[in-house]
Amino acid sequence: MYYDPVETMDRAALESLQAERLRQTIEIAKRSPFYAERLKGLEPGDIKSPANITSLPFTTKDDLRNQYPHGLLARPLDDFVRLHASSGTTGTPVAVFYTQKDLDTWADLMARSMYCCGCRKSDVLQNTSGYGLFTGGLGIHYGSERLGMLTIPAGAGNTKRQIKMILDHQVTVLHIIPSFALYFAQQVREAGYDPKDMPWRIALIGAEPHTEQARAKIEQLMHIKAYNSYGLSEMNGPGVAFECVHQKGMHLWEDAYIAEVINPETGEHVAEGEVGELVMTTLTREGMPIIRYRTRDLTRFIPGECECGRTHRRIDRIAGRADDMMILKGVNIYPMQIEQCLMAMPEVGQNYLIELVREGVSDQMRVKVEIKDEYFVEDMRALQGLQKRIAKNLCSEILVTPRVELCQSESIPKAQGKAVRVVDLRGKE
Ligand code: ADP
Ligand code: K
Ligand code: ZN
Repeated sequence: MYYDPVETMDRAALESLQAERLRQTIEIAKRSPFYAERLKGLEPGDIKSPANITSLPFTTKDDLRNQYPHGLLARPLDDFVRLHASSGTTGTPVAVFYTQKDLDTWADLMARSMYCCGCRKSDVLQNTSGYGLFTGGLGIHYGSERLGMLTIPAGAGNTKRQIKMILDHQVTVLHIIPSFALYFAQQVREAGYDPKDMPWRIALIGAEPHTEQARAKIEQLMHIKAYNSYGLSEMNGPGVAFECVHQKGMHLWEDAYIAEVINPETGEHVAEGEVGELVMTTLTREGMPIIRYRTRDLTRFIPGECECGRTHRRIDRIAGRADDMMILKGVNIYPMQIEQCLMAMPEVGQNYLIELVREGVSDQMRVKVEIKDEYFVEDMRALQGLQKRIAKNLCSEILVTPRVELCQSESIPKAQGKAVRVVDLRGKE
C-alpha cells in the first residue's frame, strides 16, 4: 500500500520527528556563511515543537540571489556532487547544490511520490522533461529508477520520436508538463493514433500552474489518469508534494519539509484552510538547508484526512504565483482564473495567451484563444457569437471585459518548457 512506513506515521510522532529534524537543520545551517549571520543568537534547543518555527526569520529568493553561488553551503564545496538551477521563469536563476546523501534522500522522496499515485516497478516511465539544469529531468529520472521502473530519458520536444518510443517500449507512465500534454494529445491524434490505444495509464503533471479543468481535459484527450506533482528547485525539485490515487490535493511530505501558509503581507499564518503563500523549510538536507523559504506560490492546506490513510497533510493545487497577479482597472486577476474559464468551454482548444496592452491611457487585456477545428467555421455570425460568449464568461470571472481573439488550433506559438501565459506589451507596441 505504501512505499515508506513514515507516510502513515501518527501526527504526534510525525511532529516530534519534525522538531528533532528542525533542531538538526538549524545546527547544520549555522555552518553556512548566510545562516551563521541570519540565525545568530538562536540555539537549536530553543525549538521544542515544529510550531516554534515562527521564531525563525524568512529566507527569500533575493537572499538566495545575493548569496549566489556559495553563501548557503553548510559544507566544503568538495562534499557536493550536483548542482541544479531554477529555470528562471521569473528573474535571475538560483543555484542549488546537493551532496550524494541529499541526492539519495531526494530520489527516495521522488520514488515515494510516484508510488503514491500508483506507479510500480513493473511500469515503464518516459520522461519528457528537458534534462538540463531543470530538476524535472534528473530529479524524476533518479526517483523513477529508485522505484525500479524502466526509465526512458526522452527529453523535451520531438513528438514523433516520443510517440515511437512510447509504442516500442510500451510506456505506461509519462512525466509531462500540462501545457505540453495538451499539445501532445493533439499531436498523437494527428499522427493517426487513437489515445485509447496507447499503452500509457498514468501522467505525472506539474512544474507549472494548471487548473482542474486543464487536468480534466488532459485526462479526456489522452485517455489517461493525470496526477499533480509539486516541487521547486530550492526544495530539491519535484517530489515535495504529490497526489495520491484519490486526486484530492497533494500530500506534502512532512518528514522532509515543514510547510506553512502565510499572509504574504503580514507574514502571519493564515487561518486553517485559507489560501496564502507557501513557506517551506528543508528537514533532511545536509548540504544546503533552507529555512522558511518564501516560495511565492499560493495554496492552502486542505482540511481533514485523506481516504488513502497517509497522515501527511495535503495542499491544494497551486492557484498561481504571487508574482503572476495582474492588476487591470483596479482589479486583481490571476492567469489561472482565465484558464479555468476557458478550459471549461467545449469549443476551446489547447492553448491560449493573455496579452496586456495599452490603448490610449488605459490598459486592456487581450485574450487569444485557440478554437477546436470543428468550431472554427466560416459562418461569421457563429464565430462572433462564440467570441462574445467567451468574453462574457471571462467577465463574470475576472470582472473586466477582455478583448477576445479567436485563433485556429496550433496557431499560438508554444513555449519550449514551461508555458508563458501572460505577455506584457504595455509600452512595447
Ligand atoms: P522556476 O521558478 O524558475 O520556474 P523551478 O523549476 O524550481 O523554477 O519551478 C518551481 C516553481 O514551479 C514552483 O515554485 C511553482 O511556481 C511552479 N510549480 C511547480 N510544480 C507546480 C504544480 N504542480 N502546480 C503549479 N505550479 C507548480
Ligand atoms: K522494472
Ligand atoms: Zn491520499
